[in-house]
Amino acid sequence: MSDITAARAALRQQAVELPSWAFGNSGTRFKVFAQPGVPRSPEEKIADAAQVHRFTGIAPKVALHIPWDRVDDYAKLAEYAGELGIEVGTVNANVFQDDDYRLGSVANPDPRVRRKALDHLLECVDVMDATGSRDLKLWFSDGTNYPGQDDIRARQDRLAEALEAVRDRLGDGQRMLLEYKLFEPAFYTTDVPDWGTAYAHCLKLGDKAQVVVDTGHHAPGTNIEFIVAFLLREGRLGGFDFNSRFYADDDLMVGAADPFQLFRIMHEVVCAGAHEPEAGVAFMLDQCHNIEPKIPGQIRSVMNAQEATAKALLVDAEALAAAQAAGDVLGANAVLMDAYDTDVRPLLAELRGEQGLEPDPMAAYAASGYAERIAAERVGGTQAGWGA
Ligand code: PSV
Ligand code: MN
Ligand code: MN
Repeated sequence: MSDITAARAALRQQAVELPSWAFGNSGTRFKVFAQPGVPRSPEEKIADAAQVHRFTGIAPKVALHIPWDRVDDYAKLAEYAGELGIEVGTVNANVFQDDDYRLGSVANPDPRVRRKALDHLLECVDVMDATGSRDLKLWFSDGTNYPGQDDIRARQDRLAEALEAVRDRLGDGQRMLLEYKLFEPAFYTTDVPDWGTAYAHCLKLGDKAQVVVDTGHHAPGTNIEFIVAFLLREGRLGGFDFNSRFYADDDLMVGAADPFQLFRIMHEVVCAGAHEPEAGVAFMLDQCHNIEPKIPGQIRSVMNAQEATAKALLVDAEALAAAQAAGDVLGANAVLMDAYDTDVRPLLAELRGEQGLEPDPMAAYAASGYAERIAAERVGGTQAGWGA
């Protein structure tokens, strides 16, 4: 029997972190479809994120992306989030959208550009100091397009040098999360293309450096849950950027393309006890809602993550261990599939009711009138850094 009391307790303390950029207009390189009521400022993005928390009860943090969310006073921004019942979470650095970064940022052959990129990363730690954020998320678009374009090993040296400088700047209780991605925008080599490269850098950097797994950043067919299990075993999984992909870095709603994969990932998380807040794994979304409305898109994503987690928590661990020990291949697989095939929606609706929330967050948001209100009040939204 799975432990339903423990599952309920774990679900009550689950937290999913939202990306501020999910609330702004986004698209592909072919077209950005503007939507009515999108935020015009970081404050409005935070207000929209607070709506997702209001209806789901498990999205208490919003991540910033600098400079997309640049403000004069970050402490005040964090205070504003607090007034709306949420917190500023991870600070994401952006060293990929400036003309200077044509040949890379921290791995650029030009020391002036490297300095500029590093200064931005250090500035992001200043932002963390002001907001009280724990995590700095680093993703580098650095790489090359053509064989011979640059020295692959020298680029690793430059990257390591910058990462060390960031590590030295981090305060107590602050961490750097290094994100990898197979390719794009660089098409020949990428300087942090996979978990192994990220892990190797983190090992050298010490305890403050952790790997972040963006579920859309692998070659098709990659066994992501294996990577998750490995990193957890090594104590180096800092967090997730959750999203779905059909082809490349699609940034679609998590659990939309492959809910079974999300379940398998969450099963590894639960097996390692990493769903407990003390484990320090950040469960973030990194998504863009190009054609669907943004707040409902986020609500649906949070619910998908919650459902996968609930199913993972319902796995009968004792029966699974017994079947595994007995070499009962089909029995072990059946234990896992039983949990995956459980309809957890009634359980989650009940838990919401216990927290004073409406049982159906999508319907409750639709009935709230918020979408109509922001469409009437906000004219001229900001663009959210689409295509990244
Ligand atoms: C890069 O593709 C990435 O996944 C990084 O996390 C960026 O910060 C983010 O997308 C921007 O959407
Ligand atoms: Mn990401
Ligand atoms: Mn991405």
